[in-house]
This record gives sequence, structure tokens and C-alpha cells, in this order.
Amino acid sequence: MSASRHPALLSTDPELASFVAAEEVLQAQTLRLIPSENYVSAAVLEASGTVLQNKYSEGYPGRRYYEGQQNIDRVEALAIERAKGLFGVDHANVQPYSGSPANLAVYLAFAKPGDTVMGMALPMGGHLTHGWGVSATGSWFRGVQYGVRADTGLIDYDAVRDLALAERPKLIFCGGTALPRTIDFAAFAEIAREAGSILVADVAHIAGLIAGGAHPSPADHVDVVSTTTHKTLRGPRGAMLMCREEHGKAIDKAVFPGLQGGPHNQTTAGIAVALHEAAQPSFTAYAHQVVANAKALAAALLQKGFDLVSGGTDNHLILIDLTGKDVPGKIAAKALDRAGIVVNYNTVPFDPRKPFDPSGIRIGTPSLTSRGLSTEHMPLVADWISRAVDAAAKGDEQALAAIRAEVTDLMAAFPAPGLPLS
Ligand code: DSN
Repeated sequence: MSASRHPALLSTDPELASFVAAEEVLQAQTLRLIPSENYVSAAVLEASGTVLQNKYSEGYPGRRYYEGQQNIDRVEALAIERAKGLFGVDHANVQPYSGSPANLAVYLAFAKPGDTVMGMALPMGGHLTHGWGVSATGSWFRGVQYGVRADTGLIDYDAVRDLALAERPKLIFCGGTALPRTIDFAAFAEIAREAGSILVADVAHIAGLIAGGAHPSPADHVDVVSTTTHKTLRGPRGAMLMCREEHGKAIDKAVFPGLQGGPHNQTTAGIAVALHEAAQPSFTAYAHQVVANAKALAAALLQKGFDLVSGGTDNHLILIDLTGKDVPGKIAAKALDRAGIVVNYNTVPFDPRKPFDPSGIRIGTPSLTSRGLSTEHMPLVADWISRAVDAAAKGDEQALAAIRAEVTDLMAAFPAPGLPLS
């Protein structure tokens, strides 16, 4: 139905065009709750699909290894200036291909293989690239990991300090992928100063909240800010590294030529547009609405008897511990998917189950907020989740189909940005 939006694609490769069209329908009809996903605007979508991708541009604006950079330099310089302005940093590199390469560049800039690095353990809510064992960062470096307290689900900053002072890591990462609470960047900064470590804030999940003033900024506290551009920031799939001037050269050298070749110029253009959008008052309202929706959803889930890690949320993300529900995370996630509600299964802190079959599900409000849902809709969303989890326990496919029909109905009234077919 939407293939006519891509007439050349439809004519050249109808099979592929049909997959894209099906994905457009899926994204329009479902309630997407994966907290690291979003809907980009039509403008970001257009910028990301331009002829800029025909160009090789190894190097940086004004110092490239290829000619014909008149326009590419302007695009990248604009993205850099917008990133610096929006996040209040001295230096920005907009070339990392995504979050993991961005973090690898940080290692390359500041550490040597075998050095000790410190981050939050993956099952506690960290990220693979924060020194976790199965990642290159955990095998080329000596990763030591902190977590959250079993009784509160919150980061224990005294334990972080003890570990940092005992290990004196070269790098400390703060931030993660399943942290429902505000990160105290000032507390991390004090610890990093005491331990003599470079402090990296990986704000991939919360970059849009920071840009919109709905989460404190790390800019004045940390050495490097690493972020993807496609989560709450609502840009294309890419990443940025931002830092104080003193680290700018090391970061740039690590990204190129240290780790990457030519930047993806079409992505840089999309990032520039997303940063422009994020600087508007409407984005500030969006970021605050994301948090308000998440708090309202958490409250409604608690009322339904769900156990939430840390008891709720301060940001866009909610981690549901299903241990008490007799339905493990994967079964619940797959049942919710059949009900038109897209989440991901996730470990919870101290999870007795394995990562591929864990106890939790992770949800968030960036996407539904982009579609215009507000706090008044959150009790209904919680009710759908509750009914779907109950249906999963009973194997009641009819109930899941009924929820799916209700979800499709509601989503039709809230057109998805960039997808006129809703
Ligand atoms: N894959 C991202 C997420 O879903 O949080 C982290 O890299």
C-alpha cells in the first residue's frame, strides 16, 4: 500500500519494496515500546536518503583525503556546530557509525590493550562495550564492573567509589541500556577524579532527554560524552562523541584514521536535521512528555501488580521484573508482540535466568510519545500489557488477538511521524 512512496524501488526491486512497505505498516499499526527505538521525522528520513551517500570524505571538514567536498564539508560542519550548541560542549565528532564504534574509539583514544576499564555490568543495565566479557572491550581490556543494590535497584555510588579506588581504571563508563533512574554525573565525576580515571558518559538512551532538559546534562562533569543519535534524540542510526577541547584531537584521531574510514555523509545530514529539530521548543515539550508518560505508565503498571526494577522510573525506560508472574521475559515479549505491542525481553539485576531467556521485559515511551499519546493513555497501555501477560500464562491466543485489534484501532488515530499511511 505504501510502496508508491518509493516508486523507483518498487519498479527495480518489487520484492525488497514489499518488505519495506510491510515494515511501514507494522510500524504504523503497532504500539512500539522498545525504549531504544523511535520514529524519525519525514525530514530526517529524507536527509538520510540523499545523494550525499555517493561521496567519500575521509578526514574532517577542511582536511579531507578526497576532492569535491564543497557541500559535504558544509553538512558536517553544520552537524558539528549544532551538536556543540545543543549539548554545550567544546568539541563534537559526528562520524562514528554507531554507539559501539563510538565507544571503541574512546578506548583507542585513552587506553591500551590490557588496561583496566570500569563500567556497569551488562545484566545490571550496562552495555556490552563498557568492558563486558563477551565484547572486544572485555577481552582486549580488563573489565571491572559495578552494579545496582539488590534492595533498591539503584546504583550504589559508595560501592562504585570503592571499586574505582581499588582498581584505578583508565576509563570509567557511566550510563547504560536498562537504567530507569537519573544518573548522577557529578557523583561519577568526583569518583573518577579521585581514581585518576577518564570519565565517559554513554548517554545513548537519554540524549534526547538531555537535549530537551528532561535529564541533567553530563557536559560539565565528564571527559567524554558518547551517544547514539537514533534513540530519544530521534535522529538516524549513527553516533557522536563530544568532549572538552583538550580531548578533541585524541577523539578525532581515534575515530579517523584510528577506527573508521569514510563517514556516512547521508547519516551526518540526518543527524544535522535531528539536532536542528531537537533545538526547537517542541522537542523540549516532547522530552518532558516522554518522561511524564513513562512515570504515568510505571504508576499504572504498579497498580496492576507489576514489579518494577527500582520501583519506577525517572526517565523514558521501565524494566519489568516478571519473576512473580510465572511468565518469563521471552514468553511475555513474544506474546506481547502477537498482541501488537513490541517490547524486548531483558535481564533484570541479579537475574537467576540466562540472558537469552531472562526474567524481565524492558519498555519505554519515546515512540508512543512521538505519536502523540499522553499520560491519559497510559492506564490503557498498562491494561493491555497486563492482559497480554495473563494471556501468555494461559496460552490464550484469542485474548492476544483481541488486544491487537484494540491496539491497531488506537494507533490509527495517532499517525506515526514519517509514515503517512497510519
Ligand atoms: N541496542 C541498544 C539498546 O537497545 O539499548 C543498546 O546498544
